Amino acid sequence: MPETTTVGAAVGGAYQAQGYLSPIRIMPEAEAGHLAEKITEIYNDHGTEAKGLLGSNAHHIFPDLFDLVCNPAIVDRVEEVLGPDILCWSAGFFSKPPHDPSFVSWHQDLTYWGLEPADIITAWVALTPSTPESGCMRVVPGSHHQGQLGHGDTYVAENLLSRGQVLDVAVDEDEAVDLVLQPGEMSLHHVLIVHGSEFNRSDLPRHGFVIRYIPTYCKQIGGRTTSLLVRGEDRYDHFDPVPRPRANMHPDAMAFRDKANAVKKAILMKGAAI
Ligand SMILES: O=C(O)CCC(=O)C(=O)O
Repeated sequence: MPETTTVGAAVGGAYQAQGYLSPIRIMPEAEAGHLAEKITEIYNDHGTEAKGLLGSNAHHIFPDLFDLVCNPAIVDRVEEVLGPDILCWSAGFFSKPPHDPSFVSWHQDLTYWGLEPADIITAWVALTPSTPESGCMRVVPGSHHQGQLGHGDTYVAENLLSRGQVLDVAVDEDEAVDLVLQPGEMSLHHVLIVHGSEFNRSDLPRHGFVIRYIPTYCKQIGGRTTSLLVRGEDRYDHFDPVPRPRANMHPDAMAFRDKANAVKKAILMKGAAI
C-alpha cells in the first residue's frame, strides 16, 4: 500500500467531508432507459432466479454490465478518489419492483466485507428514477468519520442486505439526505457512510446498479476473491482477474461466477446464523 493514500485528494472537500457525491451524470437518460428495459426483461424471463443472476457479480455474466463497470465516465470520477490503479471488486443490482416492501436498513458497507484498508468507494448507478417515492438511497452526511460502528443481524426477509444487518446505534433520520437520481446519473459513497433506503411506493421499478471499486493495493482478508482491473496497472496481484463474458449467461461465465460467488460467500457470511 502506498504511504500516502490518494483517497479524496482530487475531489477533495466535498467527498472527504460528506462521504458522498451526488448526482453525477454518466450517460444519457435514453441509454439508461434502454439498459433498464433489458434488466426488466431478465427479471421477467427468469422469475425467482433473476434476483440471484443480477445480484452478486452480475458483471461476470452479462457483457453490458461488464462494460458498465468499465465505463470511463464512472471510472474517471472514481479515479479522482482512489488514484490511477482501480479494481472492481463486485457489482450487482439493488432492485425494488413497483409497490414492493423491500428496504435496506441503516448500515455501513464495510461491516462484513473483510477488505483492508477501507479505501473503497461505491458507484450507485440509477437506471430508473430513484426518488423518495421509489425508495432512493438515504445517507447521513459525515457519518463515515465515526469509523466502523457495531451492527446486529436481523435476517428480515424484506431487507435486501445479506444478513439484514442494522446499526446498533439509533440514526437521527432528520440528519439523512435523499440521493435523488434520474436515469443515467450516479452517486458515489464512502464504505463507512451510514445509509439505507425505504420501500418503493411508485409505479416503476427502482433499478440501482451498485459497483464497488477498490485500489489495487487493497487486500481481501480471509481468502482470495476476484476483481476486475478497470484502470491502470495491478502491481499487487491480491485478486484473481475476471474475464469478459462472451454472451449473456454464457456457460463458461456462469461457471466462473458460481465459483467466485461461493468463495466470496464463505468469507462474507462467516459466522452468520444462516
Ligand atoms: O440501493 C439501496 O437502497 C441501498 C444500496 C446499498 O446499501 C449500497 O449500495 O451499499
